[in-house]
Amino acid sequence: MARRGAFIVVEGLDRSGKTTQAEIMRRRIQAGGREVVCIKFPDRSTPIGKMIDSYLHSQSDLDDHVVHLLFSANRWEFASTILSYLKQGKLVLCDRYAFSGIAFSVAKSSETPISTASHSESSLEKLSPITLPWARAPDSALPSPDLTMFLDISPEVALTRGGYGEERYEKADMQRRVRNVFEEIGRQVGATVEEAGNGRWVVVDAGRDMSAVTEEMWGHVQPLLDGVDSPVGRLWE
Ligand code: Z5A
Ligand code: MG
Repeated sequence: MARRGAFIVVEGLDRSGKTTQAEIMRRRIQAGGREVVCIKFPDRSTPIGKMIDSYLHSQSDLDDHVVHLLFSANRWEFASTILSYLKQGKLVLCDRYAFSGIAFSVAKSSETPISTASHSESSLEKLSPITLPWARAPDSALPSPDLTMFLDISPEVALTRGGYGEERYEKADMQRRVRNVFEEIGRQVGATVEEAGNGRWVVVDAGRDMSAVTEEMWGHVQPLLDGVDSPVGRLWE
């Protein structure tokens, strides 16, 4: 039976070079005569994506739980498309995925320590913070990547790449918290790889020059170019 395509995710902090490297990978894969499809989350083209875009540009305000579910719904909008590309033997290269969803929502939720909140804010009536298990739930059973490359960079080095832009989460302090949650996610994916089929999680030092990062990533991608025999896994299952 023909092999299915591999599902490869590029994750990382802001300015770590995800989009740049995904584009370099796409060109290399195509130059080798293989079919590759690039996907990026959030996909801002759908009605849900437009709501996310408006939120990221601070043009609308939404409860953190709602935003989290919108990001997840945006991925579910493309889940069957991803499966169909993989079935056709195409390699799917994805710029951010569910791991970003978890990392940003959990990091944001830890922004205001309970001890510094005012009495009324810390009352029982306040919605509970977003925990890692809660954040994982809406994405569970999504197509699981065969490989996730986490581009790691310190917020200090990221700042030297043009500084942070105008969007909501583009602040050094938030990026630091996001990095910590990503580390925890990496441990969880690593720990569950055997029983849960979450694929491999590799950390790539993205603070180096572009070609060094490309070569390391290429070393991880190459073994998957000829496709995969096993069925597509389901995230966190
Ligand atoms: N978000 C969320 O909360 N929940 C979710 O479920 C998802 C996302 C999926 C928008 O995402 C926000 O949504 C994001 C997470 C949140 N918020 N933040 N922060 P996005 O993907 O649209 O945002 P992002 O803006 O991708 O990050 P980015 O700035 O596009 O970063 P990048 O793609 O990693 O970097 P890049 O564009 O490839 O490179 C940035 C610059 O650095 C550029 O000038 C490059 O030429 C340069 N560069 C790249 N690599 C190097 C090296 N190695 N050396 C020197 N310079 C370099
Ligand atoms: Mg990008």
